[in-house]
This record gives sequence, C-alpha cells and structure tokens, in this order.
Amino acid sequence: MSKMPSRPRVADFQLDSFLSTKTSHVNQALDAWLPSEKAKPATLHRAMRYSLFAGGKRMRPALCLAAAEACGGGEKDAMPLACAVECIHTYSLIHDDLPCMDDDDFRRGKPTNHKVFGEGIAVLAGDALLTQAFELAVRCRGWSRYPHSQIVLEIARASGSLQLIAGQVADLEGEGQPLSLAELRYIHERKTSALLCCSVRLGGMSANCSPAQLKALTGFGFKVGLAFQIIDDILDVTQTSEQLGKTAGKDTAARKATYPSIVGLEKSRALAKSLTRQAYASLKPFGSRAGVLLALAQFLLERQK
Ligand code: GRG
Repeated sequence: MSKMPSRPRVADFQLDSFLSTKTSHVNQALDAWLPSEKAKPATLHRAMRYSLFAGGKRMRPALCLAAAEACGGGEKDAMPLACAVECIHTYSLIHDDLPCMDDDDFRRGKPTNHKVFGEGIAVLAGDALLTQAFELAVRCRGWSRYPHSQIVLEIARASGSLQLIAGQVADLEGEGQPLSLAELRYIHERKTSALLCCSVRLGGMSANCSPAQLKALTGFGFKVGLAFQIIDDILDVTQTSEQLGKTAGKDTAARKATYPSIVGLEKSRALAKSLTRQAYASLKPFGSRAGVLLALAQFLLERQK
C-alpha cells in the first residue's frame, strides 16, 4: 500500500479556526431562522432545537461552506443551504434513534430526542426539521445555472427514497443478515455519502460553479462520504460511548454488517485512506483553492468521534 500523500497544506490551527468560526456562524443562522422555543407548539420547537443544538460536529455545513469558497463564492450565499443540510442530517438522526429504528438512548452526548420528549414529538420534530430544510433552502438567492428548482431537486433527491431513505431501508432490512461488501457499499453510499456529497455540491452551486467544478466536487463529496461512514464503522468498535457521544458497539450488538466485520479493521482503515486519496485527486482542477476541502477530508479521516 502506497503512503498517504503529504498532509494538505492548510495547517491544523487554521482548520480548527475555520471549523470553530463556521460552526458559530451556522449556529447563529439556525438560531435566527428557526422558530423560537416559545413559538406554538412550544414542545415541538423545543424538541427541534434540542437536537439541532446538541453539539453536532457540523461537518456537512463545513463542507458546504468550504466548497462555496473553493469556487469563489461566499458564506452569505451558501449559508441557507449549509443550514438546510444540517436540518436534514439532524432529522435523520432523531428518526434513526427511535425504538422502531436503531433504538438508541444517547446521541451527541445527550439523551436522544424521544427519551426527552417522547416518541410522538420526536417523530414530529424530525418531520418538522425535514420540512424546515426546504424552507431554508428557498431563502437562497438562486443562481443562473442553479435556480431554486434545481436546488430543491438536489436536496429532495439526496434525502429521498432512492438515497438517504433507501440506505436506511437497506440498513434495517440487512440487520442480522450476512451482507456482501457490495451490499454494504450500497447502504453506505445512500445512508451517508449522498447527503455529504449533496452538501459539497450545494456549496458549489451557491457560487454558481461551472459544470466541470460541480463534477469535481461530486467526485470529492462522494468519496469523502464513503470514507466517513467506514470511519464511523471503525469508531463504533474502537471508541467508547463517552468518546463518541453516542452508544458505542451498536453495530455488533445489532448484528449489523460493517466494513470491520466484513474485511477487518486494518483493511477498513486502508480503504478509508484510499477513498480519501481518491477524494483529493478529484479536486485537482481547483489547484490551491482546494486547501480547506483537502484539510477537511483529512480531518474526517483522522477523527476520533
Ligand atoms: C424516515 C422514519 C424515517 C427515518 C429515516 C434516513 C434516516 C432515518 C436515517 C439516516 C441514516 C443515518 C443516521 C445515517 C448515519 C450517518 C452518520 C454517520 C451520522 C453521524 O454523523 P456525524 O458523525 O454526527 O456527522 P454529528 O452528531 O456530529 O452531527
């Protein structure tokens, strides 16, 4: 196996400051754009905000904003889309944690939504966040290559029955089954990669990027998304619940096929590295403008939670 290419040129402290600045701006925008906790029905809005502000890593918004900058765009134009993908991600986590799905009590270091608000409100908070995402998305100004209809289609497709939900269905139906690597890849591509890829693409669209740039970003987002889920599978068996902020060892307990269970830990790590290398290669057309995206891909590969 060849060595990883040298570390991307953006220094760690710069990535740290990029992430903390963007997280804070995303949090401010979400706070301003979501109904307040006091808006009726207050329980629902409290539940939506409980999960949205529970301390997620904000990786999808960061990828969206970094892609916008790589294409010469700005934070202001990309922000409604960055917030939209975080709402969809949070909805998917709330629903995934329900007893009828993955049945988890612990997420983002806190009791899961249904543990605090009950199952009915948790389902509705997820529904409302999904709907909220489309309301946020139409706040964007629309671009000549990517009018509102294109943006809405992008989000609907990534979160719909052929992608995010298809992945979740295959995941549910695959529990306890001996899956092949190709079947597992089908799940990971849809359950995780589709929304990460969509986040990066939306960032590019908010900068009215060229078709060639969009193609490069798609390759990058897709590979990073797959690597992200393989790392997630690895962390599930190597980290503690305290480190992850969610229940560790869930995949093994639920007899779920994962990359480590099929190919082992070492090969899983090698595959994640190889996908990250392929993601770097996709960004070649961006030259030095790809710095932050490259650093984010490396950060996602090396993350411990
Ligand atoms: C429609 C009832 C119904 C349910 C749909 C679509 C769905 C439920 C669930 C999506 C599947 C899912 C949870 C995929 C996992 C993706 C993943 C690795 C999530 C963790 O992402 P992080 O680490 O989380 O970015 P934080 O908490 O940091 O944001």
